[in-house]
Amino acid sequence: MSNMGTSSLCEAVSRRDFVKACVTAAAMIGLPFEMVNQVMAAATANNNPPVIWLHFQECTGCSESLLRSSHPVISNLILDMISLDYHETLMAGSGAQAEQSLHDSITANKGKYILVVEGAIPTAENGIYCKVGGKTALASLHQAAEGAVAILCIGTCASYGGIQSVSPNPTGAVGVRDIVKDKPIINIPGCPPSPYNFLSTVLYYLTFKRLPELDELGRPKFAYGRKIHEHCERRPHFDAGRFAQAYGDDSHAQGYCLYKLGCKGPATYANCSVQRFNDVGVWPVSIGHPCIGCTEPEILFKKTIEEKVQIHEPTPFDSYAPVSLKEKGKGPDALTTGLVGLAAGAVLGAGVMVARKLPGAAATKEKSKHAK
Ligand code: FSX
Ligand code: SF4
Ligand code: F3S
Repeated sequence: MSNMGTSSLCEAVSRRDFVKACVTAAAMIGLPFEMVNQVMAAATANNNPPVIWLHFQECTGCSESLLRSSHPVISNLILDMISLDYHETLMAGSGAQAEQSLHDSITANKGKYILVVEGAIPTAENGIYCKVGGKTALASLHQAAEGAVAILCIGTCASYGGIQSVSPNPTGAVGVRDIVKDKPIINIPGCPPSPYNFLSTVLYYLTFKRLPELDELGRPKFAYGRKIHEHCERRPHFDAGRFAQAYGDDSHAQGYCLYKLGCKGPATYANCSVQRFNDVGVWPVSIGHPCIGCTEPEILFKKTIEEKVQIHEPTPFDSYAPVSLKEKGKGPDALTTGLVGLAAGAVLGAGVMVARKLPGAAATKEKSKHAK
C-alpha cells in the first residue's frame, strides 16, 4: 500500500524538509548530531515494516492530527516509512473486502508486523459495546496482537482507556496494556498525541531495530521524561508567584502562570512546551488554557479543569533564564512571555517551524496514494 521507497519519499518531501524533520526527531530522541545520517539512512532504507492499524473506542483525532494535518512532512514521512496494510479510516475498501484485507495482512505478515491501536477497548459484557464487522474490539485485538512483534498505542484512549474509562465507565473501557500481557507495548499518550512523538518513535525503531527506553507507564522516556512545567514559558511567573486569577482578567492577559486556573503542568510528563503543535508553535498553555494533563492516566478527565495538582518541586532551577520585568503591570507582557517560549521551542522544534511553511494541500493529495 505505501511502499513508495526512497525516490518517491524525496518526491513527497523535499530533501531540505526531510533532513530538518530527521534532525528534529534525532534531537528529540536525544541522539548526537553525528547520528542524523544514520537516522536518515534508516528512514530511506526501503525496509518498511508492515503495519496493521486498528480503531476502537475513540474520536479518530489521533489519526486526524497525525495524517490530515498541515504538516505534510510528518505524515508523508510516516506513511513512507511504514507499509500500512490496514487502516479503517484511510483505506478505500469496506465491508467484506476490508475484513478480508485484515485477515490477509495478519496471515501474510505473522510475526513481522507492528500493530498500532487507536482507541480504548470495552470489556464489559464480553466487549459488545464496540464491534467492527460483527467482531468485538476485544476479539479483534486478541487476534491481531497474537502475530504482532510490538504494539504501538497511539493516544491516551489506547494507552490507558482515555475518556471512555472515566467513572462510571459503563462499557468497561481499558487500554491495551490491561488486556495484552505478552507483547512489547509502547504508549504514545496525548489526546491527541504530538505527531512528532509518533514519528520519532517509528524512526527510533527503524534506526536501532529495538524499542526506545520506556517509563513505568510505557511511554518513551525521550518524549515523556520531563514535566511540561520544567520548560513552560510561564514558569518565571510561577516562580515569582504571579498567577492568573480568572480567564480574561488582567492577570490572564499579562501571560501569568495558569496554575491557579488548574494547570496540570507540574504533574504532567510530556514535551508540549518544547515541541509544540499545529505548525504555528502553539500549545495549550501558550494560548492561555491550562494543561489538562492529557498524557496522564490519573489526571485526564479524572480531575476537573480547575482542580489543582500537588507541586513537588516549588524551588526554581538556578539555571532558569531570567525574564526582565516591566514596571507598569508588574511583569512581562504576553508577547514577551510567548517569545521566551518560542526561543526555547526553536531549539528542538526546528522541524515544526519548517513544516508549518509547507502547503497543507500536499498532505491530502499524498494520502490518497496510500489508501487501498
Ligand atoms: Fe482518544 Fe484518539 Fe483523544 Fe481522540 O483516536 S486520545 S479521544 S483525541 O483521537 O483516541
Ligand atoms: Fe506553565 Fe502550568 Fe507550570 Fe504555570 S503551572 S508554569 S502555566 S506548566
Ligand atoms: Fe496535553 Fe497538557 Fe500537552 S493538555 S497537549 S499534555 S499541554
